[in-house]
Amino acid sequence: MRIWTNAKLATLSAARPELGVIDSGMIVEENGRIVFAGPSSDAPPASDTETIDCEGRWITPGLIDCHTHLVYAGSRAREFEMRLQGATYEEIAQSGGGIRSTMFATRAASEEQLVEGALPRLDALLAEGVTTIEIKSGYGLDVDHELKQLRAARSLGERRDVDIRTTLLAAHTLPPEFDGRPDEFIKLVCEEIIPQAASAGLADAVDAFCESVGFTREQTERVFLAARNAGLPVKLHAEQLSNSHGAQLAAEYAALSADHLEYLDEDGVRAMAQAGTVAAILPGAFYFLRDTKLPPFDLLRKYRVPMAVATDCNPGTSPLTSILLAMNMGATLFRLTVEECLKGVTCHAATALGIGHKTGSLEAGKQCDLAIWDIESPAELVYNIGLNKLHQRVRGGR
Ligand code: DI6
Ligand code: FE
Repeated sequence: MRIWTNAKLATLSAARPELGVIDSGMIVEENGRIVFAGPSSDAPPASDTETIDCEGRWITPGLIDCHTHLVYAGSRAREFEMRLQGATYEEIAQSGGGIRSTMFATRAASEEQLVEGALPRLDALLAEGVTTIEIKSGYGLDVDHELKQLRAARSLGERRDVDIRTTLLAAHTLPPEFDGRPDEFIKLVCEEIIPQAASAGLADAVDAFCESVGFTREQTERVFLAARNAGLPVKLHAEQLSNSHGAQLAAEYAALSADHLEYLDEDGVRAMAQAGTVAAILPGAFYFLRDTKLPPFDLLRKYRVPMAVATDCNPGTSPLTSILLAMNMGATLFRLTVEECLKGVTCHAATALGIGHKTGSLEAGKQCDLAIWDIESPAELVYNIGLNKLHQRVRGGR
């Protein structure tokens, strides 16, 4: 049993308003779980405990990065230079660069090389209080290499103290051996890759890139059906570069989240609200692609769609390994409030991963995942650019 006393809590509990702040708070942990989080005056009597005096620091839930492509090989710095000279992301993708160039490097890498390459990126996130991270495949694009990428992602959870959620994103782009035959590739995804990833227990969800440079709505639907048959929930990269009406389709399949959403329209928002699909907002990609089209925040608020905020860490459109900077960008570029940013990396991020019952807020019964901060107010977490005020990260009580 462990107790953290003399702390200010931002519980992010749905049972409390706004950030769920408790000024003079205490957390009691037992066997990795929170058994009490609330005002010290209400705390139960405890015995056989280790008490940690937080000296007035703030405690938030451990942060959750709910959308990353953290595991890959190679570099796309040269493409970045090409974009600086005027080429667009779509042009680079169409000329054989883009996701495909990362695919070649990822296929050539061993599982251990993928792990080694991802560790510095993972460590950067952990240093900012991240305790749960989602990692997608999507750079292998055939059975063996997609499974290799997922195994590498899972083994990061053995190398570091962090919860890893894996998402199979085989329908990310068309690999060269299927040029001109996207429907046959989707058949491979549905009949081989999804069932094998599912039966090996390597995927917690299935995602697809529904986009002009990705796959059509019809192809995406086939992927969703295969996911359903394999018993896996779905997510979707939707409406990032154009409106393909992917969010509605995602909602029809009760998707955990639809992500990006710059071109989302009101029908899509309404469908997401009805289905309880989280809107995952990815300001890093918006920034890095110098996008100008904003996701429809007024509509998302009007229909009360929960919003998550994530790094989208990937080599092509968001080489971002800072969840704190993702929040800052959410506020500055998208005018999200401090409350929206913090919910976006805690409770709503947990919902976007289907683990809202386990983590994402400071409440009895949840995993004891904490981030303890040297700050005067929660706004500081969103306000600073490049200053990390983490005092300590606690995952599962340790
Ligand atoms: N949307 C993105 O922003 C990334 N994938 C996706 O579906 C980009 C991935 C890449 O360019 O490597
Ligand atoms: Fe992405």
